[in-house]
Amino acid sequence: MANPLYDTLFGRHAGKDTPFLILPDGARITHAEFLGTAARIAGYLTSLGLTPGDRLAAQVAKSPEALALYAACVQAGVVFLPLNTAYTASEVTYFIEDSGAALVVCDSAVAASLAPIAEKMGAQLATLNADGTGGLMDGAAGQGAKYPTVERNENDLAALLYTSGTTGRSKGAMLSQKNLLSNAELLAREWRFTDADVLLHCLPIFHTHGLFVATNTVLAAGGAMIILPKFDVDAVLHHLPNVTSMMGVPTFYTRLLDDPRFDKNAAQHLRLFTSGSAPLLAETHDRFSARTGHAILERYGMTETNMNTSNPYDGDRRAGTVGFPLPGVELKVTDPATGADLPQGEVGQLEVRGDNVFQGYWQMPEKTAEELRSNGFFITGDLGKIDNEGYVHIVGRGKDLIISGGYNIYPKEIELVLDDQPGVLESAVIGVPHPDFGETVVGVLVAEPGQTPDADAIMAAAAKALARFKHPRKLIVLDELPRNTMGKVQKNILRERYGDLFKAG
Ligand code: MLC
Ligand code: AMP
Repeated sequence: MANPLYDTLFGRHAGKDTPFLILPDGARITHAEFLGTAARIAGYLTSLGLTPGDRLAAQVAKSPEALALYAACVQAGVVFLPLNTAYTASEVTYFIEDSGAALVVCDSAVAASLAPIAEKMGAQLATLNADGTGGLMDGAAGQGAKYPTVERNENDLAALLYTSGTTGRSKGAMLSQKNLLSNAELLAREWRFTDADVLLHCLPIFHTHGLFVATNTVLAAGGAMIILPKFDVDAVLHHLPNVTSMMGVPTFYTRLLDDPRFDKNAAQHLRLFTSGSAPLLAETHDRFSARTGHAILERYGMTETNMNTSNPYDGDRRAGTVGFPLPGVELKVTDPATGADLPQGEVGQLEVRGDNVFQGYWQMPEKTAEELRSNGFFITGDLGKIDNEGYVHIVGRGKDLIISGGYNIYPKEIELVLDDQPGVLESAVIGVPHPDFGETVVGVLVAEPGQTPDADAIMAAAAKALARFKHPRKLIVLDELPRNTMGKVQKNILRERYGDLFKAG
């Protein structure tokens, strides 16, 4: 195939007049119409001088045009780099600089703040607004509805997704055509997606879950999806009767369960609910089954690997587990200190190998070598075990990571900002349980001797530097941080001490 990822996910549906995207108001965009828009955008990218392998950074709202931009990048061999719309200009600056993006696509509202950065980096800038207006689509309008798909092979880069690191410096996960295509076809098979499916898509499309697990899987099956701008209980309840499946993070499901209108009747039209990106509490799984008769299918994945494991479509979807390694994915539990395989049932670090595992971190060979072994196994940083029936359990994280409403938050990134504030000697950022987001961020500060940190000023500085979802929900000032004999901050003691801060009820 000339371009395996494009040909299989997109080109295969050429001429299809069946819907691919259904908007909240019921408007439909067929596969054929979608491919025409993507081809025009691909033509415009080429007219701007973008060539295969160039990176395109897109900080744009979820829209049919945003999805067509992704398809255009695949068709033109351009590496798609989606960015969280909540990122501040300073966060986006890093991604533009680190990736060497040739083109930045953003909302008109932020164009003024990003233009100087793009110019400094020698990148062009085009606008794309939530309603599909902007310079990108103006430029695409002048292009033909057919575009000569660029030759690509399975090992060519298709996407670059940044995932922060425990050091605070985000790493660009290099995802090849094979990484994405192998997982999309696998999930479509494992989860029984067909061209008769309509997925309710409420996830953002700048992360793996919404862009690859949801969109690529629907495309691999040739189905359709109702795309909501974001998760909203009322909108979900309105559209449930018209869909066959839904994918979400645990917060989606706890919010639905908090609404008495969400009952067996509301869920009766769907054949599948999947959950991932964060732990689904067994209690939530059980409540969901009792309320709707559906057993949520929990799966486990990462930006670096797409999906690694899944509970069975047919079989016992066991609460509190992430199911079995997917076909073609090898998963093992090893000793974090030595890397030696651990006996079945013992808790260790999870390592995975397969076509789904990324190519490494962009321009970070050392970091890549630390996490991607020469034998192809990727050290996930997650702690888990395999039980005597083969189910994988995730029991914790070896990495300093908070997951809030499905978003990854790396404490180091926030600690660097807090430590920089006047009156702050040092800080420790921890995640504590939160009834809605699963976990939320708490900042623990130690004041400079004789000084009192100004909490408002600190929060204002955090707001300037960091996306809203990363902001500490509470700041606590201590005389000193608990440390072990090695001098390492004992965050477990802090998590213990402040674990009840947001307890429900
Ligand atoms: C929004 N806010 C959050 C937040 N989302 N704060 C912390 N954590 C979050 N996840 C902010 C809002 O900006 C708002 O700030 C305030 O919190 C209250 O917002 P809300 O209205 O309650 O949030 P909402 O907009 O409804 O969003 C919550 C959510 C959203 C759960 C719907 O976070 C979401 O769609 N999460 C999905 C993330 C995702 O796609 N993860 C996949 C990663 S890929 P203010 O100032 O306005 O009050 C991956 C691999 C894999 O992990 O396995 O899939
Ligand atoms: P990301 O880097 O955004 O792709 O997040 C990946 C991380 O999310 C994984 O390393 C896990 O820590 C976590 N994760 C994803 N799915 C699950 C799940 N089903 N249960 C627990 N944690 C999960």
